[in-house]
Amino acid sequence: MASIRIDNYLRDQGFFDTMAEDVRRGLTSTPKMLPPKYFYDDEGSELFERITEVPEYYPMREEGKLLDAIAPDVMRWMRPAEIVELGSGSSTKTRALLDAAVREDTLRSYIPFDVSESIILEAGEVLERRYPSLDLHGVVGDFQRHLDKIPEANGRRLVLFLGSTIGNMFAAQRIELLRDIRTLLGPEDYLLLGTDLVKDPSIIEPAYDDSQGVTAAFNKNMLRVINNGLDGDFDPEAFDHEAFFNHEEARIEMHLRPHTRQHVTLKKIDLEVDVSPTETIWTECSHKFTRERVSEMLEAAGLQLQEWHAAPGDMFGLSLSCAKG
Ligand code: AVJ
Repeated sequence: MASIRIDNYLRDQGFFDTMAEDVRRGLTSTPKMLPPKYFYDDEGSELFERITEVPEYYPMREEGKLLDAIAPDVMRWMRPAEIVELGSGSSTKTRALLDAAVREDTLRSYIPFDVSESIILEAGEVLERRYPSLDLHGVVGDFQRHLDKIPEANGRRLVLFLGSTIGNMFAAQRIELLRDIRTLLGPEDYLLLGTDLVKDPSIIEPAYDDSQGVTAAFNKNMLRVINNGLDGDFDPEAFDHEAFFNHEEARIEMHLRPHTRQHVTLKKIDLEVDVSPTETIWTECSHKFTRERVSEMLEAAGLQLQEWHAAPGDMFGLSLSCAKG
């Protein structure tokens, strides 16, 4: 039985250097902000998996149902030889696509790409057993820096970018990333992109502030990640989790607000910061889209929308696109 092979590009000095730079810039700016990629150490990736199980967090469930519904048809006409998944996490939802593609007998390899090695290894154990004939090749990296490490395509490629992870970026970064993704696509290849859709805030807000406090723990965990990386002394429990829908920008924002003034030292980068209860550290935005917005964003990156699938009630959207000639 083939076992998963993993290339890790985050083990080097590079990761420390990027974190040092991101955190220095983020904590000395107004408002203070930290990039959401620092949620996902091993613990954070586990917490995110737990978020997907709380009743209020609808995006994963809606996307999963939609994938189950479209996978057989899409795989029947597309017949990909290779599936690359950016931000693959546990690869749970992906199984619907892998099952359908394996049934068509065209799929040879699956390339999960994630920031967490442990989550790829865990996913790998399940995938090895379920798909003994597939070549499994994991890449541990940051998709804003390491897309060029993805091995050359071997036959028709389908790139997956699910979970509305693209919503965690600002408009300019989204276009930049989609342009990079476009370079991964040959003339016969496709991108399947998952995007959460604009809907009533009474549905969206609880998804980012669940009653069990899993999202709050996930948010505060970022301060632990920063402490570990930069030898810092953030007290995560001195902060409150805040999440609200920003109508103007059509996004959820997550913040951390201290209950009392915090003086924080990050030894490895020789940085001291004060955080007052009248301000927050902004840790995430999760943009919500419409079909038109998705189509425009794809166009701006040289991609063309081919198929649009929305869950009932426009709860979630999946778009299939390809590179424009
Ligand atoms: C699925 C990673 C995009 O924005 O919904 C979940 C992460 N943040 N709860 C999202 C997240 C808070 C998330 N992504």
